[in-house]
Amino acid sequence: MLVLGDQLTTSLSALSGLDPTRDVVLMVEVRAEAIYVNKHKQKIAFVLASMRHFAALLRASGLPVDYVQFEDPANAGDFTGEVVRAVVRHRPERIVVTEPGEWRVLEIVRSWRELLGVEVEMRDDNRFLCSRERFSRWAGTRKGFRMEHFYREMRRETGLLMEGGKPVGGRWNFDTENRKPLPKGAKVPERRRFEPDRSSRDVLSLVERHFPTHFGDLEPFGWAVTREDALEALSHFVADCLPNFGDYQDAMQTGRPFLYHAALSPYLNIGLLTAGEVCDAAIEAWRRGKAPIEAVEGFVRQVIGWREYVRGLYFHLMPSYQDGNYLTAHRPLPWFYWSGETAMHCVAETVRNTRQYAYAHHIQRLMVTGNFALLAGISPREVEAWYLAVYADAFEWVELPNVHGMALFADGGLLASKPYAASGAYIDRMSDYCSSCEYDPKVKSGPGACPFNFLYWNFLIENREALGRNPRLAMAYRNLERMPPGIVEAVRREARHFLAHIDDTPESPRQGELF
Ligand code: FAD
Ligand code: DLZ
Ligand code: SF4
Repeated sequence: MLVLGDQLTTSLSALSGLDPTRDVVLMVEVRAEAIYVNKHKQKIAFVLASMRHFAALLRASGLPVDYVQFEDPANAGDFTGEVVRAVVRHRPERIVVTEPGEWRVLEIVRSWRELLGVEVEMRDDNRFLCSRERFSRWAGTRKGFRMEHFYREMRRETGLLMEGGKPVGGRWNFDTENRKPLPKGAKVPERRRFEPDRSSRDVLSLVERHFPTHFGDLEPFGWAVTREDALEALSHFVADCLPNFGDYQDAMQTGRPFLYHAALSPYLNIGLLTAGEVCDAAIEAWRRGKAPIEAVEGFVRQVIGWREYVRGLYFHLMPSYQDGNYLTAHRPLPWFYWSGETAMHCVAETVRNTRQYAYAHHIQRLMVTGNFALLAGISPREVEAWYLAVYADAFEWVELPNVHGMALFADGGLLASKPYAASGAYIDRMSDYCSSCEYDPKVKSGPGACPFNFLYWNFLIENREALGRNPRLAMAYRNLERMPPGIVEAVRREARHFLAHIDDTPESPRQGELF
């Protein structure tokens, strides 16, 4: 039985029916999984430390685990090389594995039967509430894949927040109540962080030795790497953050990347927590009167709605999904996505949070770095590689639809009915960023103009053919028509100039000279 680094769940399908007198669990630490994109140091440490603790848990429950360490001199460095070595060691009749979450790895596993002459049994990933087959049945007959329709089916099927076949509170969705900026002086809770133990310290120094040039700060490292600690992180979220989660879900604040968000996605995505149990914990808080329905419904929607939906969509549409480039965006990723050195305070702050924690919350990812990449016409492939590299929760099944579909509209609207394009006014309304920025969100063009403003109008102009007939953009295009020609010309000129000099910073080395 092969267990991958994001499959650390004792009830995993690959582990079911395991006979400890005959079977062996194989886990392998391999370099290839850290370097196929420039993975954040904390992400590498998070996965390896969690793998080591999970192996110890399996061993303690009496299961035989063959664990290949990163620094084993014979380590082949990738999944196939390690499976070849394990086949020589164990001479198995078959290899059992739960389907990998990335298409890239799925293809690797598919190649093993022919390569090794050993039967490979790939089992469904039972940690998702909606199987791939169930999603395809839902998606099969549709032209557009709207999350809200999918979400209602999931609510009905799971019975979560349902009473007598109807949604509790009389509504499916309380999103309209969930878009408030953070009030001045709001007390944001300190986040619970977890001190690395001896085993995790070994991993931290391993990462420092082998990946010194990778993106991101390695320390302070505060992620939970055991199920026990992940459960504690869940309790902390439910008690201290969930009551305000709904209200301030879209808010952004300098120095406060987590606000009231769960910060549970890394644990969910590697299997330390399950979708069912985090929803149950939130719903229990609502039943006990500790959290309002607006917050709890909002949270459950993210988990059984968005999370299951993007995973279903990924497997339904891959491998061709990643090839789309609906808005023909080809600009290289600016260097400041890595360095954070830009005068745009919102971008600098989001990159700083990302570098420090391997985390930024949804609106930072969507409306700051995602929105900028959309407006500036950055190549989807380059943006996707960045997102896949820099976040602790990034695995392609969840990263790709969110970046390619939601943030960049590169799929032409399969996932979102319109691009999430916004000018500086949105960022100003939802954050305190603009007050410490050298640009002014109220100025469209000329001295001090916020780049999000002229890039926004330039984006609409440049993509008129692709987007001009989108009914959800009708108002934006009407506003554009009303704009005096002089301003339109100034906006275009400014955008052209800005984009031509986007990487003109003293510190803009290119790839190869990383960090
Ligand atoms: P919360 O805001 O507290 O939400 C609770 C949970 O809901 C999350 O833990 C997550 O499991 C789930 N969730 C919420 N929104 C989404 C969503 N859009 N898609 C899937 N699950 C969701 N999420 C990842 O897990 N990995 C990624 O690589 C990733 N890349 C993203 C890239 C972009 C451009 C965007 C816009 C979103 C991305 N997301 C990704 C979705 C979302 O931003 C993160 O799940 C969320 O920020 C994780 O932080 P949290 O646990 O505090 O989430
Ligand atoms: C992310 C990651 C890293 C950095 N290292 C390993 C590893 O050494 N061994 C392993 O089994 N998995 C690792 N992973 C997680 C894999 O990238 C993940 O399992 C695949 O992308 C499939 O989703
Ligand atoms: Fe970002 Fe513009 Fe606000 Fe500066 S003024 S923080 S660039 S939105």
